[in-house]
Amino acid sequence: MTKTALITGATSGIGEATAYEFAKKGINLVLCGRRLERLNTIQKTLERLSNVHILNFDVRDKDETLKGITSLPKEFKNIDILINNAGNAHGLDPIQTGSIEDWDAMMDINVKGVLYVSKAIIPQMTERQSGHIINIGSSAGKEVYPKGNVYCASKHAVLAITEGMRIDLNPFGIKVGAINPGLVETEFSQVRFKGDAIAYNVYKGFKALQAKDIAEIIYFTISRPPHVNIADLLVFPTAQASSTIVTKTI
Ligand code: NDP
Ligand code: 8X3
Repeated sequence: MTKTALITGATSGIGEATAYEFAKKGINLVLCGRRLERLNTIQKTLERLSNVHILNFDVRDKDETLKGITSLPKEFKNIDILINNAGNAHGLDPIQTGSIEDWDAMMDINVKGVLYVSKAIIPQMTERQSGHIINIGSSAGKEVYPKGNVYCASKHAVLAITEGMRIDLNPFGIKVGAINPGLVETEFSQVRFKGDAIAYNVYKGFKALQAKDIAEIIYFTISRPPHVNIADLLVFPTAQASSTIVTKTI
């Protein structure tokens, strides 16, 4: 039977690339994000490959999130696969000068956003006793790096939530796992540095992971046989050995 996946943060980067990988395999898609124009364009493109419904909400807003997901049309209501991907870093500052607005954004989007979206979907999965949840963590969820403080905390929280979900949802036969990328060349650094040109240096001098690399791994993860759950995966570009060790040619 055709499966349905809901992907948050589908308007760019890893989420958009995952939507494309899934569409190629004929998976029905519910694509979420705040930028409606992008959702419309992506829907138009992917509808050639699969059925696509879009949901336009901010994961920080729990009412909008719950309303959007509970109001899905019948054909898209049963979510088999949830990809909790929406998230970003905001700023790269030492803790003593970091901005409270940036801290709020990271904790609200990366942590509470995952909880709100999951809260809206888990009940139907427990009722059907099936489902697959993948949370997009980060190497920053396994290792704290200088000035990464709150972003790293938010991604450590994503890993703790993932483990908690896996334990609590285990009796229901629901798969839960985290995929934790290192440096991926997306809009991530443009958001982190608020459009500052410094963002373009982040991926210079080495071959960073591309969104498609992670999307293919996500598809691999969701296409394993029923008895196989990939619980936790750390993925670096070859040039990266840890959050702080990247071999650059320039
Ligand atoms: P992008 O900036 O390209 O994508 C982020 C996505 O999240 C966008 O689709 C954006 O959509 C969505 N999003 C952000 N804030 C909100 C919000 N408040 N409500 C709803 N959607 C939101 O970055 P990536 O693709 O790189 O990031 C995807 C995930 O991967 C994030 O969780 C990030 O932390 C993680 N990650 C990224 C790495 C990297 O190096 N790039 C490495 C490790 C993990 P919109 O603005 O339209 O709402
Ligand atoms: C994104 C990777 O190293 O910029 O999560 O934090 S990093």
